[in-house]
Amino acid sequence: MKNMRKYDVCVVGLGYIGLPTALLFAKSGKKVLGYDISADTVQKVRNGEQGKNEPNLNELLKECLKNGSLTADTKPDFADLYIIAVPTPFKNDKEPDMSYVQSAFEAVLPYIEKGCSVVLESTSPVGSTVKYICEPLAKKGFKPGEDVFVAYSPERVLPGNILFELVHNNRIVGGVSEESCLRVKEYYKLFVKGDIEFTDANTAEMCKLTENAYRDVNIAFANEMAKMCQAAGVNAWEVQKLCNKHPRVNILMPGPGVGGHCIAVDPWFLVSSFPEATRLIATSRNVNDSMPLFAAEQIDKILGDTSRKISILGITYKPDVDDVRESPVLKIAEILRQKGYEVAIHDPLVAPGKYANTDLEVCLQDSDMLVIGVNHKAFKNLDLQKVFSLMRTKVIYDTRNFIDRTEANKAGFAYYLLGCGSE
Ligand code: SAJ
Repeated sequence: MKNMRKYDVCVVGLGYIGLPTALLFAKSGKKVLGYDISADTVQKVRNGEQGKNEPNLNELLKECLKNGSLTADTKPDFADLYIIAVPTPFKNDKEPDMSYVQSAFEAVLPYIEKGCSVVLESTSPVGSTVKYICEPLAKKGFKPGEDVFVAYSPERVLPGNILFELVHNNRIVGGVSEESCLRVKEYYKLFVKGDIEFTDANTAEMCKLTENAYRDVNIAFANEMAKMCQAAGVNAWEVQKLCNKHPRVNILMPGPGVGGHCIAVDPWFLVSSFPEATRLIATSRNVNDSMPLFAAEQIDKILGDTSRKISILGITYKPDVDDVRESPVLKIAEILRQKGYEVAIHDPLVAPGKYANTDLEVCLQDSDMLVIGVNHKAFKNLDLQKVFSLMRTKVIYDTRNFIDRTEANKAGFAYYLLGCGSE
């Protein structure tokens, strides 16, 4: 018998994962409710304005609003499947803040009936699905895994390529019962083209945290190598390139540090849960967190005069996204300002006004150093001659190995590279 619930899917949290997930369910023919406590977010979704810098997201949003497959609201409603995709930041003491998950589930609990499924997608410490989903369900008299189906299924998508990766990446479904895995897979199968692997909820939670910690540790290795190379007077980028010719070596890219709300945050969940067993993970976090100061000190050493003006191009946490959360480049700007430097910022992907973001010419005018903070594609056609004509002192400091040294020298610049011992 077909049930009479109002929606097929209710996605809780219309952020960078929730919205695209809701849209893919809507596109696959489901009737979807996107529920968010923020009236502003809901209004932006209704206006078709959310997610402008994520490829194809806005087009799909407009299509789903037009055909009525997606509704956005600040109230939940009855649905067959609930997907929880709310933030799990950390608190000041680096302990995970699960209050959004807790309150999101409390809000939908009154709508849950026998036969419904609930999936937690937010990155969470091991044991969270049981603690924050199954226990409240059991308190209400349900049998999680038997009459309400529950799973943890982490998102694994790369900001900047979310819609593609949501469809093509492999997915883990960590059910609290076999039936939970099977039910939840039926939904994801509607749009996921990658493999869907079954496991239990705790294992799935551990996988998500381990994946991001793995990347953080590997980036820390690259950053440590950059520090050594700089001290040794050799070029870390050359070392990285040549080492990676070895069939079993694959060193990641050094840089100004690790930002974003995932890799810069998630490893602390493991450190907080397993303090004795996470020395490498904790050290790696600290190595990556030390990079903004490392870069800022090098900049200060090169300029040696805090009355100078510094122009930073790119302020987001990585190229071609509009997200500045935990951005290491913002930290560099902050350290330099604290030292007394005038710091101007230009980032075409970030709203003007925020973080004193100016247009390119204003940013470069009478500047004493151009810092490449983020290697956005938009900077590919940077006209070095024009940059030269605007600046007062012709110095480049590149944190991403973005500008070709020979080109920079040809244009008359002194060129410095993070992780490279000499000019
Ligand atoms: N970075 C480097 N060197 C590198 C690669 C990255 O310094 O070689 C820096 C970037 O500049 C950025 C940070 O690391 O500041 C993180 O960027 P990222 O592209 O590595 O990852 P995120 O945070 O955008 O997305 C990660 C992904 N996790 C993994 O690759 C294991 C993504 O698949 C996850 O879904 C996402 O976290 C998440 O939501 O958890």
